[in-house]
Amino acid sequence: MRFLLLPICCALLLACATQPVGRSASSNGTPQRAATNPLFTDRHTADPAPLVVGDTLYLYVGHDMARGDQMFNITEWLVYSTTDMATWTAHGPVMKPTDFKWASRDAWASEAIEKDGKFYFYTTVEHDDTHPGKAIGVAVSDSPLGPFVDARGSALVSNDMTPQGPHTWDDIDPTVFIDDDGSAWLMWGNANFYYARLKPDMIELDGPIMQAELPKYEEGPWLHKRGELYYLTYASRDKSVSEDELISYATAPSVTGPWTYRGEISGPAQNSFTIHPGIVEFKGDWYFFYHHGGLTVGDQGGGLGRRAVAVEHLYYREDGSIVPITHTAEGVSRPRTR
Ligand code: FUB
Repeated sequence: MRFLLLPICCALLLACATQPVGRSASSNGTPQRAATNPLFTDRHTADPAPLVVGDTLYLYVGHDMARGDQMFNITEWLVYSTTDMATWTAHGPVMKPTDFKWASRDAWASEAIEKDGKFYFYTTVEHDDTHPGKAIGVAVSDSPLGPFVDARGSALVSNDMTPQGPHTWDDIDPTVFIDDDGSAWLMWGNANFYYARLKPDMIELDGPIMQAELPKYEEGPWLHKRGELYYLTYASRDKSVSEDELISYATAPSVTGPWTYRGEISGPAQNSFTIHPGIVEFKGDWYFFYHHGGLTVGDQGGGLGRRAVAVEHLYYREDGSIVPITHTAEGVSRPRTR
């Protein structure tokens, strides 16, 4: 009997590790076409970072675990996948901060990219006392599903590399981009917006850390290209008006600028002063991912440290500008209007 039970238990465990999730799927375990917001309702998730590989969209998120008035307690990064923007599969954790031996905590915002069949995961963590402050690590995997392992054994960017920063958490929120000429770029920053070229190995900076000025820049940069235009989307804030972040963007004719401010594309998140953009083209359509603080899971209400990722259609006008986005409960289950 024991020999019969063992394979059955193993099969059940495997099925649980990769079960489809989503509003309707979580209630009966059957994947259904239901892409309403927020996307995942069985746990709190933040800082969505989409990556398209072939016919699949992978979404990396931080797992928000704050309790009570804790600001953030983000213990691991999770990945989800979809092939149709309607049915999502949870694949569980891809990494945790302490998988970087030099880091102590805080699975803050991340982004992954593919190069030459390998997947590089750039992410924010708290460095240990040898380089106090937030830092950016890079990890690598043969699969977008991970697991990811530290690619360097040290931080790619640590707080002491940006002494001009106004505080110890200015080195957060990496966005990574490979240009048409093959050059790779890392951009990041809180309060200050930093960027640097990456070496072809993707795990070393190639030259100095540079800085650009962007109106009301706060954090969460996301770089993408459409046609000939480079888009830099970011969380912006004008504290004389509100503590809440909005999403603004700038465009440029090259990856290094000069950046022209193009305005705001999203208002603040419900019940969370942070909002964080992730933009991607998937199967010919464009999507805007973000998070808000409106989801209750069990006895844990939503809020600053208990966020929930969501997605909306994104549309461009003929002049390349982005049509301002409204946050909806229907999300991309609404038909596209353009
Ligand atoms: O999730 C922790 C931090 O909150 C991120 O790094 C910021 O972008 C903000 O979303």
